[in-house]
Amino acid sequence: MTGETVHNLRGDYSRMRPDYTVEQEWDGYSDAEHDLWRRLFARQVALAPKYACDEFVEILPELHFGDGIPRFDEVNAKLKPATNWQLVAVPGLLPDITFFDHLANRRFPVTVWLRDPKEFDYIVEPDIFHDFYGHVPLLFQPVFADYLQAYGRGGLKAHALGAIEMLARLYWYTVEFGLIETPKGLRSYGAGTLSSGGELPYCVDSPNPNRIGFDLLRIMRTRYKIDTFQETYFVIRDFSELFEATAPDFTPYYELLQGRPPHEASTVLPTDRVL
Ligand code: HBI
Ligand code: FE
Repeated sequence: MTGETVHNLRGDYSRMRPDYTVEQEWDGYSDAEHDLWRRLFARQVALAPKYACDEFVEILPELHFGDGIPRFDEVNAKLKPATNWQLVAVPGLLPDITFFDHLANRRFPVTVWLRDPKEFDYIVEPDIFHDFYGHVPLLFQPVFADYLQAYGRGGLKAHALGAIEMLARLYWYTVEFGLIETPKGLRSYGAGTLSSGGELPYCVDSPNPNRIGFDLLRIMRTRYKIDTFQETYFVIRDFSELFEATAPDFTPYYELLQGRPPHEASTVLPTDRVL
């Protein structure tokens, strides 16, 4: 997205600071909103042991997300000593550069508003349930936390090189919809699936989607769907694979990929490690 369109998005952008942060104003959430949060939480937490990675499942009880909409300051007090990340409250989607700048400085932007009850099963834009429940637990995993900061730094570079589209695919297929191989089978570590009642079981169990071994350049060439379940998921062996594959400077990769057409979301290539 571009900075010019941001004010048309859902959320109150009228009282933000120059870095797009706002106050959470926790006292402003209604009982009905806390209740909706608890129902969203109850559905997802029941799915987690079977479908979420161990790192997610193990940290959840320590975060007390089930009591109602969490307070940013309480979670920040736990997150700071764990991985030195902090949550910042934001009105909603941010311009790419602003988003990357927060990540590069170990600040994770979390949307303050909660979806409407009609959106219980599906929401287009990230709300506080997606951002908090989906993203925050993995910020406690040290290697993943370092990966996300490196992603933010890479984003600032990609912006200068006109390569945001390629880098955004990496975020999508890892941070939002990534799968990880574990001794117990495939598990999700992606916030898009972890926070979705329908897609979390689907991404692990359904025979329909492709599941392909992580391949950085392949991912940066692959389109994605934003309004249906994913047609392809990419699978990492562990978080170190993710961190190490993305450590080099991407400039030569962008040059290599710039002249090539993208792959469709459903494509399987002869070179893919299909799981
Ligand atoms: N803003 N709040 C918020 N959350 C996101 O996930 C987000 C964003 N702005 C831009 C963005 N994502 C993506 O375009 C980048 O990951 C490429
Ligand atoms: Fe997200």
